[in-house]
Amino acid sequence: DPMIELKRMAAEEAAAMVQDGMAVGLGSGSTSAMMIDALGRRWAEGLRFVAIPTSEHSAEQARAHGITLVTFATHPQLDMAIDGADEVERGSLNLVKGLGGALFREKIVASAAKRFIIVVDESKLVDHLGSRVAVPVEVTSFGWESTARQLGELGARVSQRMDRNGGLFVTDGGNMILDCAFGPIADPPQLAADIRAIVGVIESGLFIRRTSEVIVAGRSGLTRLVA
Ligand code: DER
Repeated sequence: DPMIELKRMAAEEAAAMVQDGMAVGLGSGSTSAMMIDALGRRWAEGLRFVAIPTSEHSAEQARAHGITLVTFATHPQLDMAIDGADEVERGSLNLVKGLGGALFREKIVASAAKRFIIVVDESKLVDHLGSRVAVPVEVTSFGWESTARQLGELGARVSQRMDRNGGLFVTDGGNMILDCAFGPIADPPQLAADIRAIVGVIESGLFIRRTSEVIVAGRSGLTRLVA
C-alpha cells in the first residue's frame, strides 16, 4: 500500500521536528507507532530527549528503543507532543481522537505541550467533525447508564466500547468509553463544552483549538496545515 509509505514519511517528518534536549509527548496508534520508530532511529544516531507516553503501549515501544521516559513530576510542561488523529477538520484543525482508547492521556499530554503536532493521511480530513467517526467519551463506570442517557440527550447514538474479546473495554485509567455517534457536528466547541458539563464524563475525544500543525500524507505528497 503506497499510502502506508506516505504515512511513514509524514511520521518521519514529525519525528524530525524533535531536537536535542526536548521533552516530548508520544502519541498512540499506528501512525504514532511509526513516529516512535523514527524517533528510535534518531535516538540510535545520538539524539537525546525525554518523553512522556500517552499509553502503556507507546511506553513499551519507546522503552524498547531505549528512549528515556519521564513523568509530569519532573516535566510538567512539554516542548512538543506528536500524535495521530481520527478526524481533522479542515480550517479549524479541531480533532476527533480516541478510536485507540487513549484519549484522556492523549489530551493531558497535548494540553501540557507548547506545540501539538498531528500526523494523518488525507482520508482523515473532513469538513465537519463527526462525519466519519463517533466521538469517544471516557466516563466513570459508576453511573455510566445515567451518563450515557445524558449524552443521548445531546443527540448522540451511544454505544459502549467493547474489547477484542467481547468484554467491556477498560482504559489505561480504569474507566469506560462511550462512543457517541452525532453525525456531522455543526459547532464542535459548543458540543465539547456540553459533553464536558455532564457529571461522570472524564474527557471527550473532541480536541478543540489544541492543534499547532498537521502533517498530511496525501497521494500527491506531504502537506502541512498550520493553525
Ligand atoms: O486518537 C486516537 O486514539 C487515534 O486512534 C489516533 O491516534 C490515530 O490512530 P491511527 O494512527 O492508528 O489511525
